[in-house]
Amino acid sequence: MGKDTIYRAPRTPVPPFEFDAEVADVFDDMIHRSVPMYSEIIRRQAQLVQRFLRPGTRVYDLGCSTGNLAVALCAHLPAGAFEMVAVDSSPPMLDVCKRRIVDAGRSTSITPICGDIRRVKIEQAGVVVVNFTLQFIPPEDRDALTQKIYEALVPGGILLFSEKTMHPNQALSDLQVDFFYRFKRENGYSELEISQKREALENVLVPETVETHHERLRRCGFSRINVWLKWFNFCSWICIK
Ligand code: GEK
Repeated sequence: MGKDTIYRAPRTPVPPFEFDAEVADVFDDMIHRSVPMYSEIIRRQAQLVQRFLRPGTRVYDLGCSTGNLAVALCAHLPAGAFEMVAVDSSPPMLDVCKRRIVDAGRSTSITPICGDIRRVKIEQAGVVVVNFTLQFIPPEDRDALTQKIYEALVPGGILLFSEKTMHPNQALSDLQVDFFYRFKRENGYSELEISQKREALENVLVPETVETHHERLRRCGFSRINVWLKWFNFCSWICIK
């Protein structure tokens, strides 16, 4: 896996961010250097799957990217212990995921699907994982997707969910963004890389407040909702049906 240097040289204009082949090639480096506590999130989610998954139900990873959760699950659970569906709309991202599933020898238990998570069928779900993907769905479609997930979960099933969020208070929002850029600088990104990436993500990644997420989760039927990890503007939830 290559190093992310996509925004190292100046680009004018900066094109809107896309999950294309260039991104797929460096995605793992990019996400580890851009999402605080990413490894911790994936490791603990794999352990939560291990704890909550019931026989006869499936794990869905919606917006699976290169399959880091699938790989972590393979490390935590023996072959045949789980059935998983991994969905992503980007063919180059899913190609990396497919290769990793084959390398792990788990192609019989993990089904990769190239498609839009708004349209894919979800059935008999014990666990649904949506990490940093709802933020790329148009806001007007987020309720319907969350409702579909709620309906597809069996009673006692869980939604594991992570997002980059925003704070409604300007001073706290500035503080969160400031520490996020500090984190990126500590991981070797230059000011130019940080500002070009921010421009590329404008209107592509649309964050919401933690309260907006809670209201949607409740509206769609979840009543047992917990933030299990929070780092400035990054947030991970567990919701039990
Ligand atoms: C991880 N969960 O490593 N349908 C399907 N996939 C989509 C859609 C859509 N409508 N929109 C975007 N994607 C992963 C990280 S990355 C987050 C998820 C990030 C896909 C897109 O192709 C990309 O692979 C993923 O959602 C978002 O834990 O890079 O910030």
